[in-house]
Amino acid sequence: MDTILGVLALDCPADYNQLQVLGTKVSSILQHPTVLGELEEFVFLIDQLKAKLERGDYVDSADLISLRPYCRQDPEEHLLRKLRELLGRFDMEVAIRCVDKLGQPSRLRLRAREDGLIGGDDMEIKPVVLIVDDAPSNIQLLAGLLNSSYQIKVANGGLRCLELAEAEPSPDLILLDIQMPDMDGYEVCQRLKQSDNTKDIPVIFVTGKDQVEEEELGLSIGAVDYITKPYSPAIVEARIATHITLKQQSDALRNLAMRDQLTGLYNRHFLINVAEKRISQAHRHRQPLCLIMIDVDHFKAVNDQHGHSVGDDVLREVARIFVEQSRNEDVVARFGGEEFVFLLDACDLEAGVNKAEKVRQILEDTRVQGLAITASFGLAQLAHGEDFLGLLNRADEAVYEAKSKGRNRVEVAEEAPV
Ligand code: GH3
Ligand code: MG
Ligand code: MG
Repeated sequence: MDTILGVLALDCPADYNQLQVLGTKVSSILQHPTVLGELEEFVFLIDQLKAKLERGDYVDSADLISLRPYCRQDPEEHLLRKLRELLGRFDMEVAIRCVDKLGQPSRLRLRAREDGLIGGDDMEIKPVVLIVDDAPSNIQLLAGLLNSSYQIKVANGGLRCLELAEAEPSPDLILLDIQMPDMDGYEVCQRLKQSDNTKDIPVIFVTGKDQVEEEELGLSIGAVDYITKPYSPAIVEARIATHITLKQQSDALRNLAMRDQLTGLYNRHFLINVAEKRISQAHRHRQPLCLIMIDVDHFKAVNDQHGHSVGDDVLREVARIFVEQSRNEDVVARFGGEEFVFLLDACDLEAGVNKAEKVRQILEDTRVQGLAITASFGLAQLAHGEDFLGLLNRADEAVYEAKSKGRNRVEVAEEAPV
């Protein structure tokens, strides 16, 4: 019964009140026993979604997909019809269309309220705790305890946990049951620790297994803590808070190490790291990849004429423009002084030239700190078997070429030597 995913994944102009009413109605329809396996937990999830909408948080595809296990049985036709009628009444045609193409995890994001009404940069972001248990009552108990301090996600089994751990927003902590029918907690934990994307998420086992050997095993495969049931709520809360704090501190350190302090862009160190990975992926999947090297023109003169602090402001603003012009999957880095790099995945030479030209033009058209700032761009597409240094050098030579041809222009690199 994927229909519900469609309803909630809709990307129509989000009328907050309508959605709330819709959520209530949908959950009341779903309480039909032929539709639901685990009514209790499902309703809990629906409530969570509604609570998110009320807070103005994002509801993303991961939330929606979490409903899926509870919708396994085919709905009876009349229920489906009823649902469609309901949607029709709310005049959400988009939702009805969504009903037909569910199953594909949608990348749609739905905002409960318009941009800017609430939130913004200073909105408090709660750490995300993923609770994994096959028993809804256990989930309810933990969620009830943690709901006010954390953003809660739930998984009703091991496989689901692995999926959610990889999805955005990434959990800051996982509370993991051990005995689950589809995959036991030990194996889940091992798999989490094997994946680059999830290995840094702290795992705490919360389990009825209270033998010393069981606890030893749990800790030996990478869990940070082991809590046996029945537990004291206050102690559980305290332990969770400790591990969340540690996680946030290590995230902050990692972030510091990979960011440039002046502009907030990725730094050279991070670029080199990530570029090597992206390049080997590009070779493996035979996907095009481009690198653009950018050097601000006559930047020394900005410092000389306006002072170093204006120079810093210019660099910050230029960086902001670059970020605005990049896709999520692009890497934009400050390579050094007034040099920047774009690393563009799945991007061929033609798209790369267009991108470079567009960014160049925007920079030229923008009065950065009231000054006319331009830059020279060198573009290279990854050649067969080429490594990062080779690619970077060619882009760098193209920048040199752009400088010598008068600056404020895009030059494409020479082909790589065979
Ligand atoms: P060209 O057009 O040939 O690139 O000339 P340019 O003046 O931009 O190049 P040059 O390499 O001679 O000078 C770069 C200047 O950038 C020199 C350096 O002081 C300045 N710079 C490097 N890092 C920073 C920084 O973090 N802040 C400021 N304000 N200036 C910086
Ligand atoms: Mg330079
Ligand atoms: Mg320069």
